[in-house]
Amino acid sequence: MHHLPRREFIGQGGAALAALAFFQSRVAHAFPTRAGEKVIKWLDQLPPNPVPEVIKNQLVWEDLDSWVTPNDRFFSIAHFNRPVIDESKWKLEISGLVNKPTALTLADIKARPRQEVTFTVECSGNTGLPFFNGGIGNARWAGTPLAPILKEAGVLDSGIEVVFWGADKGEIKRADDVKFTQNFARSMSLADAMDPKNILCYEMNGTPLPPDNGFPLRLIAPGWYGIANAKWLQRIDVRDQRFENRFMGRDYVTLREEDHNGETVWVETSVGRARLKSAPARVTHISNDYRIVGAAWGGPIDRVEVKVDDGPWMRATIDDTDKADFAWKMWSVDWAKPSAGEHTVTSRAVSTGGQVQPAMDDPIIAKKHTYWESNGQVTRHVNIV
Ligand SMILES: Nc1nc2c(c(=O)[nH]1)N[C@H]1C(S)=C(S)[C@@H](COP(=O)(O)O)O[C@H]1N2
Ligand SMILES: [Mo]
Repeated sequence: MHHLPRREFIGQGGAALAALAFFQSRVAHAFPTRAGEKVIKWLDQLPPNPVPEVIKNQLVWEDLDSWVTPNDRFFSIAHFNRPVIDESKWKLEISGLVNKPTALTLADIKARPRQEVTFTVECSGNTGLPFFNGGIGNARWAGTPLAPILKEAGVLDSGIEVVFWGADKGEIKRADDVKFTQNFARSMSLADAMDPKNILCYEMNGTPLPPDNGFPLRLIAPGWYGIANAKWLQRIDVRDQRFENRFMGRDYVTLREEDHNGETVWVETSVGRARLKSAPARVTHISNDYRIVGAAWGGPIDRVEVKVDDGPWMRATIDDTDKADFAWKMWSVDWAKPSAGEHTVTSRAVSTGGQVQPAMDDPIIAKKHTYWESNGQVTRHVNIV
Protein backbone atom coordinates (compact mmCIF):
# COMPACT_ATOMS: atom_id res chain seq x y z
CA MET A 1 0.00 0.00 0.00
CA HIS A 2 3.03 2.28 0.05
CA HIS A 3 3.71 2.10 -3.70
CA LEU A 4 1.51 4.83 -5.06
CA PRO A 5 3.38 7.95 -3.92
CA ARG A 6 6.67 6.41 -5.06
CA ARG A 7 5.25 5.80 -8.54
CA GLU A 8 3.94 9.34 -8.64
CA PHE A 9 7.33 10.58 -7.63
CA ILE A 10 9.12 8.66 -10.39
CA GLY A 11 6.37 9.69 -12.81
CA GLN A 12 7.30 13.31 -12.35
CA GLY A 13 10.65 12.45 -13.88
CA GLY A 14 13.48 14.95 -14.21
CA ALA A 15 11.94 17.69 -12.12
CA ALA A 16 11.49 15.32 -9.19
CA LEU A 17 15.05 14.05 -9.51
CA ALA A 18 16.40 17.58 -9.67
CA ALA A 19 14.34 18.45 -6.59
CA LEU A 20 15.73 15.40 -4.82
CA ALA A 21 19.31 16.33 -5.73
CA PHE A 22 18.70 19.87 -4.46
CA PHE A 23 17.18 18.50 -1.29
CA GLN A 24 20.10 16.15 -0.68
CA SER A 25 22.71 18.81 -1.38
CA ARG A 26 20.98 21.12 1.07
CA VAL A 27 21.06 18.40 3.70
CA ALA A 28 24.73 17.83 3.04
CA HIS A 29 25.60 21.52 3.21
CA ALA A 30 23.54 22.46 6.18
CA PHE A 31 25.59 20.94 8.93
CA PRO A 32 28.82 22.20 10.47
CA THR A 33 31.02 19.13 10.06
CA ARG A 34 34.75 18.99 9.22
CA ALA A 35 36.41 16.23 7.27
CA GLY A 36 38.28 13.86 9.57
CA GLU A 37 36.83 15.16 12.81
CA LYS A 38 36.24 12.81 15.76
CA VAL A 39 33.16 12.99 17.98
CA ILE A 40 33.57 12.79 21.75
CA LYS A 41 30.77 10.97 23.61
CA TRP A 42 29.14 12.90 26.45
CA LEU A 43 29.85 11.54 29.91
CA ASP A 44 26.20 11.95 30.90
CA GLN A 45 24.62 9.16 28.87
CA LEU A 46 20.93 8.39 29.44
CA PRO A 47 19.95 5.61 31.84
CA PRO A 48 17.83 2.80 30.31
CA ASN A 49 14.44 3.96 29.02
CA PRO A 50 11.78 2.63 31.45
CA VAL A 51 8.98 3.07 28.86
CA PRO A 52 10.39 1.52 25.66
CA GLU A 53 6.93 1.08 24.10
CA VAL A 54 6.06 4.74 24.62
CA ILE A 55 9.35 6.38 23.62
CA LYS A 56 11.19 4.86 20.67
CA ASN A 57 14.27 5.77 18.72
CA GLN A 58 15.46 8.81 20.67
CA LEU A 59 17.82 11.12 18.83
CA VAL A 60 21.41 10.29 19.76
CA TRP A 61 22.83 13.79 19.94
CA GLU A 62 26.41 12.77 19.17
CA ASP A 63 25.18 11.18 15.92
CA LEU A 64 23.49 14.38 14.73
CA ASP A 65 25.10 15.08 11.36
CA SER A 66 22.29 16.45 9.20
CA TRP A 67 19.77 19.26 9.38
CA VAL A 68 16.95 16.94 8.33
CA THR A 69 16.56 13.88 10.56
CA PRO A 70 16.28 10.74 8.42
CA ASN A 71 13.02 8.83 9.03
CA ASP A 72 14.82 5.80 10.44
CA ARG A 73 16.47 8.03 13.06
CA PHE A 74 13.34 9.98 14.00
CA PHE A 75 11.95 9.48 17.51
CA SER A 76 8.35 8.42 18.05
CA ILE A 77 5.94 8.61 20.96
CA ALA A 78 2.88 6.40 21.41
CA HIS A 79 0.87 6.75 24.59
CA PHE A 80 -1.44 3.88 23.65
CA ASN A 81 -0.93 1.22 20.96
CA ARG A 82 0.81 1.78 17.62
CA PRO A 83 -1.96 1.11 15.10
CA VAL A 84 -1.10 -0.36 11.69
CA ILE A 85 -3.72 1.10 9.39
CA ASP A 86 -4.95 -0.40 6.12
CA GLU A 87 -5.12 2.57 3.80
CA SER A 88 -7.81 0.96 1.61
CA LYS A 89 -10.21 0.77 4.56
CA TRP A 90 -9.27 4.10 6.10
CA LYS A 91 -11.19 7.38 5.88
CA LEU A 92 -10.95 10.70 7.70
CA GLU A 93 -14.28 11.72 9.14
CA ILE A 94 -15.20 15.40 9.59
CA SER A 95 -18.00 15.51 12.14
CA GLY A 96 -19.67 17.48 14.89
CA LEU A 97 -20.80 21.07 14.49
CA VAL A 98 -20.45 21.31 10.72
CA ASN A 99 -23.03 21.83 7.96
CA LYS A 100 -21.71 19.02 5.81
CA PRO A 101 -20.23 16.10 7.72
CA THR A 102 -17.89 14.27 5.35
CA ALA A 103 -15.42 11.41 5.04
CA LEU A 104 -12.29 11.77 2.93
CA THR A 105 -10.15 8.99 1.51
CA LEU A 106 -6.39 9.32 1.33
CA ALA A 107 -6.76 9.81 -2.44
CA ASP A 108 -9.23 12.68 -1.81
CA ILE A 109 -6.72 14.30 0.54
CA LYS A 110 -3.76 13.83 -1.81
CA ALA A 111 -5.77 15.33 -4.69
CA ARG A 112 -6.04 18.60 -2.74
CA PRO A 113 -3.39 21.37 -2.90
CA ARG A 114 -0.03 20.25 -1.56
CA GLN A 115 1.78 22.22 1.15
CA GLU A 116 5.17 21.46 2.68
CA VAL A 117 6.89 22.64 5.82
CA THR A 118 10.21 21.83 7.45
CA PHE A 119 9.38 21.68 11.11
CA THR A 120 11.29 20.48 14.16
CA VAL A 121 9.01 18.42 16.39
CA GLU A 122 9.95 18.25 20.04
CA CYS A 123 8.09 16.36 22.76
CA SER A 124 7.28 18.81 25.54
CA GLY A 125 8.63 16.26 28.04
CA ASN A 126 12.03 16.25 26.34
CA THR A 127 14.92 16.97 28.78
CA GLY A 128 12.35 17.08 31.59
CA LEU A 129 12.94 13.43 32.57
CA PRO A 130 16.29 11.80 33.36
CA PHE A 131 15.92 9.11 30.65
CA PHE A 132 14.67 11.43 27.91
CA ASN A 133 16.69 13.93 25.91
CA GLY A 134 16.25 12.65 22.33
CA GLY A 135 12.56 13.45 21.82
CA ILE A 136 13.25 15.76 18.92
CA GLY A 137 13.70 15.60 15.15
CA ASN A 138 13.45 17.78 12.08
CA ALA A 139 11.58 16.64 8.97
CA ARG A 140 10.15 17.97 5.76
CA TRP A 141 6.42 17.30 6.12
CA ALA A 142 3.96 17.37 3.21
CA GLY A 143 0.19 17.35 3.16
CA THR A 144 -2.76 19.61 2.47
CA PRO A 145 -3.90 22.67 4.45
CA LEU A 146 -6.48 21.92 7.13
CA ALA A 147 -8.33 25.27 7.09
CA PRO A 148 -10.04 24.90 3.66
CA ILE A 149 -11.30 21.44 4.66
CA LEU A 150 -12.94 22.88 7.77
CA LYS A 151 -14.29 25.78 5.73
CA GLU A 152 -15.81 23.48 3.14
CA ALA A 153 -17.40 21.38 5.89
CA GLY A 154 -19.06 24.61 7.09
CA VAL A 155 -18.25 25.09 10.77
CA LEU A 156 -21.41 26.28 12.57
CA ASP A 157 -21.30 29.57 14.51
CA SER A 158 -21.43 27.63 17.76
CA GLY A 159 -18.23 25.69 16.93
CA ILE A 160 -15.25 26.88 19.03
CA GLU A 161 -13.11 23.75 19.45
CA VAL A 162 -11.61 21.25 16.98
CA VAL A 163 -10.75 17.79 18.28
CA PHE A 164 -8.26 15.56 16.44
CA TRP A 165 -8.94 11.89 17.16
CA GLY A 166 -6.35 9.18 16.52
CA ALA A 167 -6.99 5.50 15.79
CA ASP A 168 -4.89 4.48 18.79
CA LYS A 169 -6.64 3.78 22.06
CA GLY A 170 -6.03 2.67 25.60
CA GLU A 171 -7.32 2.37 29.11
CA ILE A 172 -7.89 5.56 31.07
CA LYS A 173 -8.09 5.51 34.85
CA ARG A 174 -9.12 8.81 36.34
CA ALA A 175 -8.28 10.08 39.81
CA ASP A 176 -11.94 9.41 40.72
CA ASP A 177 -11.32 5.75 39.76
CA VAL A 178 -13.64 5.78 36.74
CA LYS A 179 -12.11 3.53 34.05
CA PHE A 180 -12.79 3.41 30.34
CA THR A 181 -11.17 2.88 26.95
CA GLN A 182 -10.56 5.99 24.90
CA ASN A 183 -8.89 6.95 21.64
CA PHE A 184 -6.02 9.42 21.66
CA ALA A 185 -7.26 12.97 21.09
CA ARG A 186 -5.93 16.49 21.25
CA SER A 187 -7.80 19.67 20.51
CA MET A 188 -7.24 23.27 19.47
CA SER A 189 -9.42 26.33 19.53
CA LEU A 190 -11.10 26.89 16.15
CA ALA A 191 -8.91 29.98 15.64
CA ASP A 192 -5.72 27.97 16.23
CA ALA A 193 -6.94 25.11 14.05
CA MET A 194 -7.65 27.53 11.17
CA ASP A 195 -4.01 28.68 11.06
CA PRO A 196 -3.00 28.38 7.39
CA LYS A 197 0.27 26.70 8.43
CA ASN A 198 -1.50 23.60 9.76
CA ILE A 199 -1.49 20.66 7.38
CA LEU A 200 -3.04 17.23 7.25
CA CYS A 201 0.22 15.46 6.58
CA TYR A 202 0.76 12.22 4.65
CA GLU A 203 4.45 12.50 3.77
CA MET A 204 7.66 12.72 5.80
CA ASN A 205 10.94 13.48 4.03
CA GLY A 206 9.52 12.43 0.67
CA THR A 207 8.03 9.07 1.69
CA PRO A 208 4.59 8.12 3.04
CA LEU A 209 4.41 8.69 6.80
CA PRO A 210 6.13 5.76 8.54
CA PRO A 211 3.69 3.74 10.72
CA ASP A 212 5.28 5.00 13.95
CA ASN A 213 4.91 8.62 12.84
CA GLY A 214 1.20 8.41 12.07
CA PHE A 215 0.50 6.61 8.78
CA PRO A 216 -1.66 7.35 6.89
CA LEU A 217 -2.37 10.87 8.18
CA ARG A 218 -1.37 13.19 11.00
CA LEU A 219 -1.77 16.80 11.93
CA ILE A 220 1.35 18.90 11.53
CA ALA A 221 0.98 22.14 13.48
CA PRO A 222 4.20 24.12 12.92
CA GLY A 223 5.29 25.94 16.07
CA TRP A 224 3.50 23.62 18.49
CA TYR A 225 4.95 21.04 20.83
CA GLY A 226 4.84 17.41 19.64
CA ILE A 227 1.65 16.49 21.50
CA ALA A 228 -0.47 18.80 19.30
CA ASN A 229 0.61 16.91 16.18
CA ALA A 230 -1.97 14.11 16.45
CA LYS A 231 -1.02 10.95 14.55
CA TRP A 232 -3.08 8.14 12.98
CA LEU A 233 -5.94 10.63 12.47
CA GLN A 234 -9.39 9.17 11.93
CA ARG A 235 -11.79 11.94 12.90
CA ILE A 236 -11.89 15.71 13.19
CA ASP A 237 -14.71 16.77 15.44
CA VAL A 238 -15.99 20.35 15.90
CA ARG A 239 -17.53 21.13 19.30
CA ASP A 240 -19.05 24.03 21.25
CA GLN A 241 -17.08 23.47 24.48
CA ARG A 242 -13.43 23.34 25.48
CA PHE A 243 -12.21 19.73 25.32
CA GLU A 244 -10.48 18.43 28.49
CA ASN A 245 -9.43 14.81 28.05
CA ARG A 246 -6.24 13.21 29.39
CA PHE A 247 -3.91 14.88 26.88
CA MET A 248 -5.46 18.34 27.23
CA GLY A 249 -6.42 18.58 30.89
CA ARG A 250 -4.53 15.99 32.95
CA ASP A 251 -1.31 14.84 31.24
CA TYR A 252 0.57 17.51 29.31
CA VAL A 253 -0.49 20.05 31.91
CA THR A 254 2.23 22.35 33.24
CA LEU A 255 2.06 23.44 36.87
CA ARG A 256 3.93 26.59 37.83
CA GLU A 257 4.18 28.91 40.77
CA GLU A 258 3.80 32.42 39.42
CA ASP A 259 4.27 35.68 41.22
CA HIS A 260 1.36 38.11 41.20
CA ASN A 261 1.96 41.34 43.12
CA GLY A 262 4.21 39.54 45.58
CA GLU A 263 1.85 36.63 46.07
CA THR A 264 2.37 33.11 44.79
CA VAL A 265 -0.29 31.89 42.40
CA TRP A 266 -0.23 28.24 41.33
CA VAL A 267 -1.21 27.97 37.66
CA GLU A 268 -1.96 24.92 35.52
CA THR A 269 -1.88 25.29 31.74
CA SER A 270 -2.31 22.85 28.88
CA VAL A 271 0.91 22.39 26.85
CA GLY A 272 0.70 24.46 23.68
CA ARG A 273 3.21 26.23 21.51
CA ALA A 274 6.89 25.34 21.51
CA ARG A 275 9.27 27.35 23.65
CA LEU A 276 12.66 28.85 22.90
CA LYS A 277 15.36 26.22 23.40
CA SER A 278 18.80 25.01 22.38
CA ALA A 279 21.10 22.15 23.26
CA PRO A 280 24.72 21.21 22.70
CA ALA A 281 24.73 18.24 20.31
CA ARG A 282 28.34 17.17 20.34
CA VAL A 283 31.96 18.07 20.83
CA THR A 284 34.24 17.23 17.93
CA HIS A 285 37.96 17.60 17.41
CA ILE A 286 40.67 17.29 14.82
CA SER A 287 43.71 16.67 17.02
CA ASN A 288 43.80 19.81 19.23
CA ASP A 289 41.12 21.74 17.34
CA TYR A 290 37.95 21.40 19.40
CA ARG A 291 34.49 22.50 18.41
CA ILE A 292 31.06 22.46 20.06
CA VAL A 293 28.10 21.93 17.74
CA GLY A 294 24.42 22.19 18.63
CA ALA A 295 20.90 23.11 17.64
CA ALA A 296 18.41 25.87 18.53
CA TRP A 297 14.66 25.94 17.94
CA GLY A 298 11.27 26.89 19.36
CA GLY A 299 11.17 30.49 18.15
CA PRO A 300 12.85 32.88 15.75
CA ILE A 301 16.52 32.50 16.70
CA ASP A 302 18.68 35.63 16.78
CA ARG A 303 21.77 34.10 18.37
CA VAL A 304 23.08 31.25 20.46
CA GLU A 305 25.63 31.55 23.25
CA VAL A 306 27.72 28.78 24.75
CA LYS A 307 29.40 28.53 28.12
CA VAL A 308 32.14 26.11 29.20
CA ASP A 309 32.23 25.45 32.95
CA ASP A 310 31.63 28.83 34.64
CA GLY A 311 33.34 30.79 31.86
CA PRO A 312 31.92 33.67 29.83
CA TRP A 313 29.15 33.21 27.27
CA MET A 314 30.67 32.80 23.81
CA ARG A 315 28.76 33.67 20.68
CA ALA A 316 28.16 30.68 18.38
CA THR A 317 28.11 30.84 14.60
CA ILE A 318 24.67 29.97 13.26
CA ASP A 319 24.38 27.92 10.10
CA ASP A 320 21.88 29.90 8.07
CA THR A 321 21.97 27.83 4.89
CA ASP A 322 18.44 26.59 5.41
CA LYS A 323 15.82 29.24 5.86
CA ALA A 324 12.85 27.61 7.52
CA ASP A 325 10.89 29.42 10.24
CA PHE A 326 9.88 26.30 12.16
CA ALA A 327 13.05 24.25 11.85
CA TRP A 328 16.00 24.13 14.20
CA LYS A 329 19.16 26.01 13.36
CA MET A 330 22.53 24.39 13.73
CA TRP A 331 25.29 26.35 15.45
CA SER A 332 28.93 25.83 16.29
CA VAL A 333 31.63 27.45 18.34
CA ASP A 334 35.36 26.80 18.41
CA TRP A 335 36.66 25.73 21.77
CA ALA A 336 40.21 26.95 22.06
CA LYS A 337 42.62 24.75 23.99
CA PRO A 338 40.37 22.97 26.49
CA SER A 339 42.34 21.68 29.47
CA ALA A 340 42.41 17.94 30.09
CA GLY A 341 39.68 16.69 32.41
CA GLU A 342 35.96 17.08 32.88
CA HIS A 343 34.05 20.11 31.64
CA THR A 344 30.44 21.22 31.38
CA VAL A 345 28.99 22.69 28.20
CA THR A 346 25.81 24.82 28.35
CA SER A 347 24.01 26.67 25.57
CA ARG A 348 21.29 29.31 25.49
CA ALA A 349 19.23 30.60 22.59
CA VAL A 350 18.21 34.25 22.26
CA SER A 351 15.17 35.08 20.11
CA THR A 352 14.89 37.96 17.64
CA GLY A 353 12.58 39.56 20.21
CA GLY A 354 15.34 39.48 22.84
CA GLN A 355 13.90 36.61 24.85
CA VAL A 356 16.61 34.44 26.46
CA GLN A 357 16.28 30.69 26.99
CA PRO A 358 15.98 30.45 30.80
CA ALA A 359 18.67 29.03 33.08
CA MET A 360 17.66 26.06 35.21
CA ASP A 361 17.48 28.33 38.29
CA ASP A 362 15.32 30.95 36.56
CA PRO A 363 11.95 31.01 38.41
CA ILE A 364 10.08 30.07 35.23
CA ILE A 365 11.91 26.72 35.34
CA ALA A 366 12.75 26.42 39.04
CA LYS A 367 9.12 27.06 40.02
CA LYS A 368 7.73 24.64 37.45
CA HIS A 369 6.54 21.48 39.18
CA THR A 370 5.90 19.20 36.19
CA TYR A 371 8.35 18.00 33.55
CA TRP A 372 6.47 19.43 30.56
CA GLU A 373 7.78 22.44 28.62
CA SER A 374 11.31 21.94 29.93
CA ASN A 375 13.04 24.59 27.90
CA GLY A 376 15.66 25.38 30.53
CA GLN A 377 19.29 25.53 29.43
CA VAL A 378 20.80 22.13 28.75
CA THR A 379 24.19 21.33 30.31
CA ARG A 380 26.25 18.38 29.05
CA HIS A 381 29.39 16.85 30.55
CA VAL A 382 32.48 15.96 28.58
CA ASN A 383 35.91 14.59 29.39
CA ILE A 384 38.88 15.95 27.43
CA VAL A 385 41.89 13.61 27.42
N1 LIG B 1 -2.49 9.53 17.92
C1 LIG B 1 -1.40 9.93 18.61
N2 LIG B 1 -0.77 11.06 18.23
C2 LIG B 1 0.33 11.47 18.88
C3 LIG B 1 0.80 10.78 20.01
C4 LIG B 1 0.12 9.59 20.41
O1 LIG B 1 0.48 8.91 21.38
N3 LIG B 1 -0.98 9.20 19.67
N4 LIG B 1 1.89 11.25 20.70
C5 LIG B 1 2.14 12.69 20.59
C6 LIG B 1 3.39 13.10 21.17
S1 LIG B 1 3.43 13.09 22.86
C7 LIG B 1 4.45 13.56 20.43
S2 LIG B 1 5.81 14.20 21.19
C8 LIG B 1 4.42 13.50 18.96
C9 LIG B 1 5.66 12.81 18.45
O2 LIG B 1 5.62 12.63 17.06
P1 LIG B 1 6.44 11.44 16.42
O3 LIG B 1 6.03 10.18 17.13
O4 LIG B 1 6.17 11.42 14.96
O5 LIG B 1 7.90 11.74 16.68
O6 LIG B 1 3.28 12.81 18.48
C10 LIG B 1 2.08 13.18 19.13
N5 LIG B 1 0.95 12.60 18.46
MO1 LIG C 1 5.20 14.31 23.55
